[in-house]
Amino acid sequence: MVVHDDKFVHNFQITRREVMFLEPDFSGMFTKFSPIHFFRRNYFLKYFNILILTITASLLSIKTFGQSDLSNLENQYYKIISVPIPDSVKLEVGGLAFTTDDKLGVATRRGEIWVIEDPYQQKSTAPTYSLFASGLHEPLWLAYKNGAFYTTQRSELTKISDIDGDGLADNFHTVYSWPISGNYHEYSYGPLILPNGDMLVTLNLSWVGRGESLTKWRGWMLQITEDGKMTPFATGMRSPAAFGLNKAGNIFFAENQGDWIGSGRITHLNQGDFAGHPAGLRWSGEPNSPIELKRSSFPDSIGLMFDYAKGKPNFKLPSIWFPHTVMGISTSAILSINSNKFGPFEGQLLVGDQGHSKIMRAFLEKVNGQYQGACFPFREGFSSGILRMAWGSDNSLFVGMTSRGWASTGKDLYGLQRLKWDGNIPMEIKEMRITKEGFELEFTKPVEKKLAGNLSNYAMTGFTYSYHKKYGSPIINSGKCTIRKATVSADGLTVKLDINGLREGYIHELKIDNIKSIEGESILHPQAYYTINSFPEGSTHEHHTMNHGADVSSSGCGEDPKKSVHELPADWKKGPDVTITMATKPGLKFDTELIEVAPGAKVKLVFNNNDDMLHNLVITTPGQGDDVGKLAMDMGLEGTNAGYIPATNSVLFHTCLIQPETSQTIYFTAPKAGDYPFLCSFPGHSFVMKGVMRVK
Ligand SMILES: [Cu+2]
Repeated sequence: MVVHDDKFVHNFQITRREVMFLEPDFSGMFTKFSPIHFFRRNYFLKYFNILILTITASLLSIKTFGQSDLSNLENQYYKIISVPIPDSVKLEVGGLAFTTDDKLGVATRRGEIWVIEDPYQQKSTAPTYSLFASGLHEPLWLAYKNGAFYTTQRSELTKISDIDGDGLADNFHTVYSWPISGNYHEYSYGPLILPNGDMLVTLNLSWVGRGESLTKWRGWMLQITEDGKMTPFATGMRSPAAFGLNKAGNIFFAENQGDWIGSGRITHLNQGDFAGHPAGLRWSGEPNSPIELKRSSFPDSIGLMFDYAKGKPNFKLPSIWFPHTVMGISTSAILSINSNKFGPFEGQLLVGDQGHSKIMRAFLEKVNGQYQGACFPFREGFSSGILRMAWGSDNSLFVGMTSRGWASTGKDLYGLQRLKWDGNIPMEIKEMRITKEGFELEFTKPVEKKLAGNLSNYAMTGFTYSYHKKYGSPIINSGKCTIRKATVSADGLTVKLDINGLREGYIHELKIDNIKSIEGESILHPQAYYTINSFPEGSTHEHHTMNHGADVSSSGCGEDPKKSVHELPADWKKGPDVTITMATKPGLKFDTELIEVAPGAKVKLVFNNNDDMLHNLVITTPGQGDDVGKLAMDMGLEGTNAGYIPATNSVLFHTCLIQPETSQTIYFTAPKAGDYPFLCSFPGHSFVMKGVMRVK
């Protein structure tokens, strides 16, 4: 799922027959659970529903949030509209599904299903929220089929229906269940309903300092029939929070950066495919497993996934890599654009991002029988962390959000917004197709030919990621390509680029500068990232002999080693004056938010990253914490390799970006009296992962 994992709710188990009732604690940050019988729950539901059924506009609040310059530009074409949420409803969206009468069902992480009438606000200013069901165990998806809702709880696929027609769930039917160990990371997602009525669910790996499959089928996608027959479908997944169908009905799943996963990506899956994380192979020896690969054939460090996949049938390379921090940090929803009512991108995929509160766009094409393609930025500026997307009947896109424990650039704890195309066509790279000589770019509007024919307006860099047990990867083997020729078509809609230096198995960053439409409009998002898994037949690209074996074992660590001293300084004869030990804690926090030291003190600072993702600790000059966080965010592609330490005088001291379950010690001399902010500068973390070092 999302990279940021919630540890607020963990380590409790339920059985199939025991239903949990969830009591919201109105601090909004913690939940506690107590069992309640079906009977009591239904009684409570009816009572509660009377209170809740008709919440009026007076209780509604519409949240506002800051807009970036880019978001303001995007807003000229795609408008974000907030759907009001009653103050009494903590709509931490886990799933979205429209009913046949166009009401919006919303599953929440708190275990509820709400039904929203008129979410379009066509009939009234305030949509009506009704509680349909509660007491579910962390439902992170919602589907609707033949009059019933379907969701996954942690340990089962459940069909939830209202048999007596009073608007309240009264039948909870276990379609299929699976074991859980109690590990907090065992999220379950789905079902995605296939055209034949079968359902797909995915099961997160457990996290024990690395991704492991502690119970059967963790790390897998399962296909389940309506009557509960299960077929293991594919594995190699770590945190498969998002999956969906493209317009042609092919299955794609999204994966987040993690162990064995250098960066976010989407992968096309057929039955029997393996997508890269070896932990799920623990079950490949089961009689009904469609996969023969063995866990033992994966050494800790491999080199390039592209090379390792050769000769292994069904080892599926990512169709598109989403480079970390430039194209989000936690892919979280996949939805196909199946009409021309949402702009000029029919047939493409939208991919949501939880940590960066934005949506990317993906163009896919088949080359030698396999999908590959390019991703582009699309729309940022949502109010919380995007987890789910669903199409409304008016062709607007509903976006369901939550950020508790996971942090997002959108500051709200949860939200429901709509994205509506206003009919204006933005100037964009619509498609990026590979050719025998390079790439062909198709624009949404004719380009000004002189600018588009100018080679210096294009730049391309190829790079890839290490395939290893470690968490994430710096970009490796980066190399510039040469644009040799740019040929603009007669209608000005396409430009053919002849390029030297393209590499199979590599991601290719295209940056365009100073190309405009004939009306003088700039390109709204002048960059793209194309993943080449295969060159077209008859290609003229040289097949480079590449330094493929390189495995960069650690990320970089800023540009100035004096700011990150890892050995006791030789002149500290008596050792440090003070030792401070800090660690991470759940919810993207440091365990200490105020540390105090004396001016000039010799400080030994031990930073323990006991979390399940990468973090650093950066101490800045007074008042510069937020700016340093922003600088780190803007480092883009190069950021990973610098450990997200911006080269600025505002950074005084820092650790490197360190792996999960590791520790690093730094030594520094405390500056003069003052308040010195500290933060984790990993993009997206600094909003919540911060504190102050008080020198006095
Ligand atoms: Cu961090």
